[in-house]
Amino acid sequence: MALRERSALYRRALELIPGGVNSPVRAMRAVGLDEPLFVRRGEGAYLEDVDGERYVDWVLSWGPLLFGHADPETVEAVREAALDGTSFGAPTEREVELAAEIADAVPSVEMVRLVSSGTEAAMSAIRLARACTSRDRVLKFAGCYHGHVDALLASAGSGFATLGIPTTPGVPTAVTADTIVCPYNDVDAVAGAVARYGEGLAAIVVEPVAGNMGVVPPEPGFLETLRMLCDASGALLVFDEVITGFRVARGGAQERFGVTPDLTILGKIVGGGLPLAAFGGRGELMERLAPTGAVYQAGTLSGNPLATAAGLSVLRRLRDARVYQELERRGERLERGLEAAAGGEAVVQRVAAMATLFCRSESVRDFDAAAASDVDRYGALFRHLLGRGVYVAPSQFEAMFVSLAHGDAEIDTTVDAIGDFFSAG
Ligand code: KE4
Repeated sequence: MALRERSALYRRALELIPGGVNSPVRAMRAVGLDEPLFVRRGEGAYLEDVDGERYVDWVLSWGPLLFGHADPETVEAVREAALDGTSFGAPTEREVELAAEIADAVPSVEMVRLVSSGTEAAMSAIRLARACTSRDRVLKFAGCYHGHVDALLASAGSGFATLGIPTTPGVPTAVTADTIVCPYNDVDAVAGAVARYGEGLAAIVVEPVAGNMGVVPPEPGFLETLRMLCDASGALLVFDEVITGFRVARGGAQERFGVTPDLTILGKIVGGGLPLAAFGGRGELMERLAPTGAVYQAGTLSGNPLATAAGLSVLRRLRDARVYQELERRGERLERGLEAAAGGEAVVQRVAAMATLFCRSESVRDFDAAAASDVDRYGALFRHLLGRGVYVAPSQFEAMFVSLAHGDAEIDTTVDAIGDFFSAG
């Protein structure tokens, strides 16, 4: 059998790039592939790999592409911008325009700083929160991911609301010693942690809809309780809306659920698929950043002209409310179809245009419940779907990202393929 292009590329990649990939989840090991897909191109809701196989793509680069791959308006905006130069390291009009779009859309944002990745935005937001409160401790939730920020690569120690221990070598224990980890949706654990550590608490950081343990919605009162506990303790509430921003509503989860954080982290959609992320909040907080304030934060490619062009091309179209009506309609169709296809063999959890099918029978409210899913069965489902021309996240602990490029045909093809998997037993 001819050595597939994918295999040849992977062999070369393994010699040059750790694991052959530039981000671990792309290795697709969690779903039992011995070599990952190598993508040649994308178009709308479809991905084509180097072997000419075509898939309905529910990963969509992990969320940025609300209008699908190679969206003509985004491509044209980037092409035009590139003709005038790709990077200046000096202020440009598009950065001001994009900041205005973000401030107009996101309730908590009066001022915003653009950066190049969600990790960078999260790292900077934590530094700012610590500076603004003159406190060091940060509280996060098990199963929430905020990029590979040292202080946030912490898992819970034994018991609830414990001081974090590093989840990876290379992070000094001293760095996570100030990180408290609580179970998601557990208001008692958070209240207990704030009672115990509140004096020194700089921030509570949360994915307002969890997307990194699979999709786990906030239970009624959870976000409101975090807001109240921050107000009571003087800590800042930080929403990591890298996934939910511009996805679950134009104003993100803070608009959808009516809880306004002090700082917001954005990424993915805000950059239209190019390397751009952001963090923002009230002016009094953001002006503590250099050069107006003493909190240092910087970036060579921050506000890059191509990325701001892509971001503006997307965000300007999100002012049309029909976008979110359509995303909701398609998300609902997908959810109904998945539930029917799974026939009680799996749990489907969705918020707007993000959904996860958990291979387990009970609903998921926190990471322990997510982790109890049958990941081997999910791997079998992934491989079955790949064979049927459907590419879902190569991990149980991620989301299906609905876009305006996913039409009823793509949804129904996916539902049929999933139905065949579960009916085969
Ligand atoms: P980046 O540094 O990868 O741009 O963003 C980190 C980040 C921060 N916050 C949230 C809520 C995120 O979901 C992410 C990154 N998301 C993962 C997938 N869920 C990116 C995929 C990958 O790591 O390759």
